[in-house]
Amino acid sequence: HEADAHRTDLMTITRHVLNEQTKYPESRGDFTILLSHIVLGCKFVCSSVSKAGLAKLFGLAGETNIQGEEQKKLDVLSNEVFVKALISSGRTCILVSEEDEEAIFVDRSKRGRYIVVFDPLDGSSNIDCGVSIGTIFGIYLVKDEDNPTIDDVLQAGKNLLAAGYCMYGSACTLVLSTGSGVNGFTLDPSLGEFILTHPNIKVPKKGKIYSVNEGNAKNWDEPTTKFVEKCKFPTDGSPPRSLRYIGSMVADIHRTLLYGGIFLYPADKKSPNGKLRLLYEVFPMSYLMEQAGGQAFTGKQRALDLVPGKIHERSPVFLGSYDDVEEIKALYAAAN
Ligand code: P6P
Repeated sequence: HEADAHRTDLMTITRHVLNEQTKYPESRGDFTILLSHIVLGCKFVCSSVSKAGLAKLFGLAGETNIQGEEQKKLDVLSNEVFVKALISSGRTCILVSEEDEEAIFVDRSKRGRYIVVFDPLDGSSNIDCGVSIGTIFGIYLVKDEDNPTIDDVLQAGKNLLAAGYCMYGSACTLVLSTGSGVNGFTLDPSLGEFILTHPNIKVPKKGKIYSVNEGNAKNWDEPTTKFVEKCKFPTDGSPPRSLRYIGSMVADIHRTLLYGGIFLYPADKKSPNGKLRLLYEVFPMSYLMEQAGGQAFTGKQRALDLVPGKIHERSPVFLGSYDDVEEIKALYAAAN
């Protein structure tokens, strides 16, 4: 029966990536091995986040435990797990993590061709109130494997080979693109496997939702102010749009990808480059949005065309349904 297909024809994330990699005859399985280590990290974080509440109850993660030792905060723990898993894969040469000030250059003995930029636990301030949080990652190829340099990390977002996020919410959902569309996988705890549940995700061309922190409205520039005004008081007879803002990027992007709409984190007078980090928040989410048929804009240009100057650089971002982003692009074009 069709319904049972997934029970017998298990399309796990590993099998799915292997299928996709067959398109690259020269691939030696390295990417699949790298991805399996990212998946391992996500499984660990999923299990730790789901226990965080209990751990807090028993004074474990993030608190001083009964031995009076300061337990590692979950984002620090997650970062250590991802760094160790990525290095042990033997397929990486440079790692950039939101948690580490400097890029990590992998020892020659464990060096591979891939660069991974990641936020191990984005939105972690939301753990204690049970809001969904997530891991965000992007994968680049090094230019010269024998001589990896910081310039290998400061590549335009359009050079990404792959990007994805894992959302730790009501379910553990991993959304991934390796350059030919976007697919969503849900962790089946009974198997410990991510199973394909959202094949070929396409973001609706136009949305009915806008997602922004209205608390920053005092500091917005003219185009953003006008766009949000249009969402609330449409002048073309269309109904006002709904505001949905979770304040955890992975959750807000996941909803935008599936339901459509536009997510905005604009620049403002206080922070001229906005708040979100270019390498491991804006680029991966922009890559996914484009792969799903949407688009991502910085207020000046296509987000993926940006070339970072520093690894923790910030950028404003407007991303989501193609037509919705076109609207805000027109407002910025008219203002310049
Ligand atoms: P604000 C979480 O701290 C985060 O980095 C993203 O996950 C989220 O989209 C954003 O910041 C929320 O920022 O200023 O609206 O609280």
